[in-house]
Parts: sequence; C-alpha cells; structure tokens
Amino acid sequence: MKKPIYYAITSCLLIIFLMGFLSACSGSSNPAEAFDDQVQAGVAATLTKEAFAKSVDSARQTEAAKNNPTATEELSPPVLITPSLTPTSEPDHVLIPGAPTGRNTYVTDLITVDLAKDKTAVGDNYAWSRLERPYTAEEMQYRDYLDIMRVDLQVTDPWIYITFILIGKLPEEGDIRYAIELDVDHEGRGEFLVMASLPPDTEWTTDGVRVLADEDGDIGGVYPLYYETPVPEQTGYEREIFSNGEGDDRDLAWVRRDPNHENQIQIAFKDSLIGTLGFLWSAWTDEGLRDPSLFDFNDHFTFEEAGSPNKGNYRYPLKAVALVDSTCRSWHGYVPTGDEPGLCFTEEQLQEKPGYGWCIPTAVAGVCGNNPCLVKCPVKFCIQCTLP
Ligand SMILES: [Ca+2]
Ligand SMILES: [Ca+2]
Ligand SMILES: [Ca+2]
Ligand SMILES: [Ca+2]
Repeated sequence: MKKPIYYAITSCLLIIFLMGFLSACSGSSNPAEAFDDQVQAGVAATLTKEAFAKSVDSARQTEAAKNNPTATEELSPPVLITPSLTPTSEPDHVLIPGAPTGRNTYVTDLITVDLAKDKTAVGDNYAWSRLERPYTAEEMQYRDYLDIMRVDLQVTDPWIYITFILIGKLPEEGDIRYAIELDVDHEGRGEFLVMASLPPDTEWTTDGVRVLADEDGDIGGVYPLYYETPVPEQTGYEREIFSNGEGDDRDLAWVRRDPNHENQIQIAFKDSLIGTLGFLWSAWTDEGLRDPSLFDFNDHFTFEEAGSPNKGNYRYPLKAVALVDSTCRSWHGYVPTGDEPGLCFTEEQLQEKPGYGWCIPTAVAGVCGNNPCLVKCPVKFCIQCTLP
C-alpha cells in the first residue's frame, strides 16, 4: 500500500528538481509545500514519541519498584522510537511469527448464541467491565463472530500467541477489532492494548495492528474496572507505540486468520512488551466503539447510557456500548493473590498440567500453606499445586 505513495513522492521530488518546479505530479498542486508538511509532522511525531518513551520507562520503573523493590534491573529495555522523517516504504520485517503449537493457559467466556433468538444475554457485568454484548444497539441483532467462547495463550519466546475461538466464522470484511488488554503490574489498570483489525487472510500481517499505552496511568479512574461517574478527562489508551509495522520494533505485533479454523483469529506480539514480572490479560472483540481512548468504557458511559443486553434489566436494550465482548482477567508468569480486579475464577482459567491440582491460597502469601491440594477447586478462586 505504501510503496506506490513513496515512489510517487520520490518521483515527484526528482521531477521537481530536474524540471524546475514544473507541476507535473498528480496528487498535490504544491509538492514542495506537502514535503515541508511531512517533515514538520515527522519532527513533531518524533518529539512526542521520544517524550513518551522516557515517560513509559520511568512509569514502568516506578510501578515495578512499588511492587517489587529489587526487580527494577529485570525490566525489559525502554521503548525507543527510531526517528523517521521521510515516508517509509513497506516495513522490513526481521522476525515473523510462526504458529502456536499449543497453549499455556486459556480463558473461557460466556456464550450467547443460545439466547440470540430471544435477543437477550446473561452474565454481562457492566459494573465490573465484564461485557457480554455481541449484539447491535437497539435492534439487538446477534453477531456470532464477536461472541468469544475461549481464548488461548501460548508463550514461546519471543512470541506470545493469542488465539480467539469465536462462535461464528469471521466475516469476509468489516471494521472489527480483536484486542488483548495487558496489566503488567497486576493492579487492575491495563498498561497496554494490542488491537488488531480483521485481517484479510491467513498470512501474518502488521497492517491494521496497533499497540497503545496508557501513558498517564488514568485507565480505570479511581477504581480499576469498576464503574464510576463518567470522567470525560480520562484519556484511556492515548499513546500509540506501534502501528501498521511502524515503531521502535517494527515486528512488535501481528494478526492473521487461523489457517485451520474459520472461526478463529490469532494475534502475536513480542514478550518484550510485557516485561518479566508476569502479567494479567483479557481479550476483547469490538465492532462498536472501537476507541482505545474510551477504556474503561464504564468510566465513560453510565449504565443507563450503555444499555443492557439482558431483557430482565430495565436498561435493556443495548445503546451506547454495543457490539462488544470481553473476558475475565487471566494471568501468566506469576501467582495472583486473588485480589486482582477482574480476575478469572478458577473454572474460567485452567493451566493444563498433568499431576497438578488446586488449593485455596492463604490470604497473605498467595500460597497453599496448610490447605490441601485437591483435584477440583472447592471455592471460586484457587491456585495450582502438585497433587499428592
Ligand atoms: Ca462471549
Ligand atoms: Ca496495571
Ligand atoms: Ca473505574
Ligand atoms: Ca490514559
């Protein structure tokens, strides 16, 4: 897509210099002015990105120090954006994802297909940002390609693969987003959003893939994930650190249709994004708002404005917050305390390891302590243990 533009601009400039400013190029009446604008935009973007890179690094170190005073040295390197003042050609990719070969963990999600004929849904929890809304606003038309059934995660250095398993086949086209929200310091506020547009085919592509960060740390307002009186000043995920193969790491995040399943879509991103302290993750499908700056949605729209997908709720039908589905927060790389907002209950997030079972964690340390290791978790939340 970008090559013809690049060649056109280069050709324009050559012709201008050689022919003495004959306006022979199509697309701009004053190419020199257009080029100046591009340079200025490039400089502005570079300055913004450099400032952001510094602040992200600083914010990460502060957060890491709060959680683990000795772990600062273990953090991933800071995000550095390479300045680029000229339009770039197609991204030169160094590393392209392979294929996930299994999964380390997964989340299951409520499915609504069986209720679609009645145009209702149960289990949507707007107050806690756990959305089950694969319906259009007002008319409540069911969209099976938005309805998440399960999401798998596999970590194979350097890639983290996410596979969405949806109720219906992916449509041929449409402005639909599939996203992963990452909370890398486990306090309930997402730090990063990896958001991909519906890709055209089964080839990995960076086209339509963006990685956004919450530079100013205001996601979730006072109570992460929990709804509050709308705060319009909240900026959500306001900084783009990767877009369409542009950014410090041009291979940072990818998307493709699963070659083997028409109802599955896969995202791959580099593990350098999430550091080394373990992370919480949740998955999103979104054909409605599609706006990272509006996270958390329930701090931007009241329940009344958002509407409800549940016929038993007086806020029915869906209104401002529609065509969206989300999962609970699963984890990888650390043991949760059980107090993390939005955390999946045990039955929603299983780590498949033979010989392992579940125990009720002690309140303080997040370990089994004297609690027995059982085949089945007897309460809502357990941690893994080795079966006797
Ligand atoms: Ca669902
Ligand atoms: Ca966080
Ligand atoms: Ca909130
Ligand atoms: Ca923000």
